[in-house]
Amino acid sequence: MTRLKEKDIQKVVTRLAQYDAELISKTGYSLRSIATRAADRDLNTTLVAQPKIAVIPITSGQGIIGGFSETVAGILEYLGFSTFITKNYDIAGITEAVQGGAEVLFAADDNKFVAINLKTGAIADNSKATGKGYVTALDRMCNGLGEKHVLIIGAGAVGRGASGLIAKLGGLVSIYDISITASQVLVDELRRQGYPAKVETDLDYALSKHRVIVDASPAGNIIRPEYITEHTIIAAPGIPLGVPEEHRGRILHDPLQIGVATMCFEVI
Ligand code: 2YJ
Repeated sequence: MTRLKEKDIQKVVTRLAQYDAELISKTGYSLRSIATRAADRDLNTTLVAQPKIAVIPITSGQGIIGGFSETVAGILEYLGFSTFITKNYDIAGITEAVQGGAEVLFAADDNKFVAINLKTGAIADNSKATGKGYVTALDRMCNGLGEKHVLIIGAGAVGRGASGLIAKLGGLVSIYDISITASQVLVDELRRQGYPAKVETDLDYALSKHRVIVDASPAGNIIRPEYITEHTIIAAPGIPLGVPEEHRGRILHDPLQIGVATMCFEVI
């Protein structure tokens, strides 16, 4: 799983309005609207929900990422939620959050990033939420994923979250992963649910055949520029992309915004 770096997120908060405007121009929908749809929630319900949210910095593993908690809190504030970052870390932070009246907690270590609603017990996982949020946006960028051939690169948690929703929206899913077994497991799971799905074993061949791509792999720059044409639409959660400026309008790529927003609406 990719660990975010301070430089990946340092400008996120100050540029949220600009980010949202770009998202609207790409998809026709705002961050709030995409995240509410991805979380299968009613927009009006999310407009009146006012839970107090706490973000807890976590020191385990590789420790605190400079600006991480601030960025998560900034995105939640932008969406209209009253949010505070605990001064204490880890368990002391959880204690402080609960004593401070938080109803929803956000916290991440190196392997897992979750939102937990203390009242309802609802839990959102960042990888799954990110997969769903990106697919919801991708669906709008393609004028509907129905009958579209979609290549998912990476059969990890984000790829899994993405594949289920693409299939549900009528997209025809192909999976490429460096582990053919991982691709096969996911394809079998989709087929068991009655969806058509297939394994791709040659990434170059798969890229040459697909115009709609979800890059859910932890490796950067996996899609070589020669495969990006004026017809290609790419959703690339959190992955560094060396994509020429002229193609950016059809590429969706952010380090945290869609995932955090979707997690929030999943638990409220
Ligand atoms: O609290 C902190 O500052 C750190 N413990 C944050 C760690 C953030 N975690 C990651 O970047 C992991 N790769 C997990 C992210 C899940 C992405 N789906």
